[in-house]
Amino acid sequence: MSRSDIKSLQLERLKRLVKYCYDNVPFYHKKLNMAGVLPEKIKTLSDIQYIPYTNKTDLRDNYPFGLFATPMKNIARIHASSGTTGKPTVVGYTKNDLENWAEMVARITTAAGASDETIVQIAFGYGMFTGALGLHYGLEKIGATVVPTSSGNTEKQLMFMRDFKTNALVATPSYALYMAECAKELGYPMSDYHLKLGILGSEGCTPEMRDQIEAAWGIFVTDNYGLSEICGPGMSGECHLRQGLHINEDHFICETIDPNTLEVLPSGSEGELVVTTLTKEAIPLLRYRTKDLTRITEEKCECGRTTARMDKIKGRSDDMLKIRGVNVFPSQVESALVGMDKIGPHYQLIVRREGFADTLEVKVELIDGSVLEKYSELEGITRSIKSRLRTILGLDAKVTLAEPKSLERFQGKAKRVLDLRNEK
Ligand code: DLL
Repeated sequence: MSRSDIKSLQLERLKRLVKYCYDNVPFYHKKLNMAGVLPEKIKTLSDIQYIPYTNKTDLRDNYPFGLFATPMKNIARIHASSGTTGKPTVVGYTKNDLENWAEMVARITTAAGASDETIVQIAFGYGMFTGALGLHYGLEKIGATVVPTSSGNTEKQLMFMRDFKTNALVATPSYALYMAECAKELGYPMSDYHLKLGILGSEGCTPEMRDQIEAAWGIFVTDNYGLSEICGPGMSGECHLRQGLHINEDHFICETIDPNTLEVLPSGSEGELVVTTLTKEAIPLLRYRTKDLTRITEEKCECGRTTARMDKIKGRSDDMLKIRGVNVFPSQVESALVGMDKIGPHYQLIVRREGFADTLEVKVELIDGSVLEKYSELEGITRSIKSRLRTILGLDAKVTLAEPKSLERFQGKAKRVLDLRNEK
């Protein structure tokens, strides 16, 4: 579609959506009334700016089904967020929503290089998490052979991978990395594995980390983004050119805003991603604040697709660490560390408050444990990591070199930051 055709489709769907929310979700009826935005007020796409934002707390406050726009008899599936604190956010799908979702995932996985020749192992946890079932149905739709192993039980996963000649893997980047490590330990030659494609996502992965995963498996990796509130995976993903994640714009309007002033930013500026679902029937959301930081461009991709693309997520506005006044995103540390000589791609950040000052400790694993006995080499590695961190972050960090395989490994989303500042 041309950009103008996409925009007119979005406008037509936005008008319908606002009326649908106003008529069917008491929460939105009240909210739109209070903001003085009756459905008739939406005449152009930029009129979206009059609609108030929706936050995660709105979903929590209306737990479990308060934001659903349709009676339970029309709800075909329920998922919930993977959040560890507070009530989970619960989302529902009508049959149509499930059909659209599978279509969106089918598009994105096709753009990544999957096809009916693909034998794909899904190593996301099956269950309330949207990742596994979302990719499952999208990949089935394109005729791929789906192997629903779920996450965990890594040795068995690897056996299936060898025996089934699995050629694509769906997982979080951290689990893909851990699986490669286990594969090496098991001792089968890597030529026993036939993986070619990694459809990874659900957490951040810098290009540096991606290089490590690609090298460990000998595969090509694409990044995939989404969040349960919006549908799960399938919202956006990279094509084979990896110049940003293509957004399924016939189903979503994406904006970026300044998270402090809440002002809408011009296309191409980095800010918090705000998403409006255009076609969801079960739980439509108006201007949902994702807290994820990115940039959107409307330039046509060289692959020929005309959809807008978003940058890889830089971090979450609530993930940003403020250390002695300096803003630090874990992704910056990952970019700085991963790929450096003699250290592995596993790391942990520990933030403490000592007296009145915050300190950052960066723990990294050595590739070769015997270095721990060579004082001068150890000193040299520590010094070069410190100086790299200082250049990139503008901050002095304590660097601790750890034994190989001593840091925690993850089967789902990695948790690499330990913020101890509020602990007694
Ligand atoms: O993680 C949905 C998903 C599953 C996406 C599988 C892609 C693949 P939630 O568990 O609700 O949903 O977590 C959503 O995870 O707001 C981001 O902060 C983060 N996230 C998801 N994908 C990426 C990504 C799924 N590609 C939250 N890069 C989001 C960076 C990501 N962060």
